[in-house]
Amino acid sequence: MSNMVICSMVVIASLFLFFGHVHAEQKKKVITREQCIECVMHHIDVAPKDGFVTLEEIDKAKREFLNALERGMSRWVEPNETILKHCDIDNDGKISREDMIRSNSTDPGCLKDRYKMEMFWERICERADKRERAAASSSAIPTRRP
Ligand SMILES: [Ca+2]
Repeated sequence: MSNMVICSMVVIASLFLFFGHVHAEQKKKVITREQCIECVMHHIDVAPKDGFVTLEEIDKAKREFLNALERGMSRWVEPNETILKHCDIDNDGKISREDMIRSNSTDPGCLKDRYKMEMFWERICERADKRERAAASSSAIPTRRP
């Protein structure tokens, strides 16, 4: 094989690797803080759905969407009281959308850290969305009750 052929093969292989990498990067969605806040209000404010997230609702979300290992060992999963302390800006014991928006200017704030946001999105929001879609499609299939 001539050097020219080998050289073009190397170039082609590198291009594949490069575009493969770019493609993988594009597939990893960039999550915004706004999306995370929407997710909290949609999937965590559920019992009751009243515009406020309580300690009980945080606890319920953790039990529903995280496994025992994730609840116990993950650096990004903070104790419920810590979450409340960082997110409940007006100190009324529950977290509103407004609290989360305002906490953006506090430190450490609420869901501000990129790593925490991504983990939250991946481990809670995506799982919750998936469950919601599954529930919607199973309720669309008529079931015969005994
Ligand atoms: Ca609520």
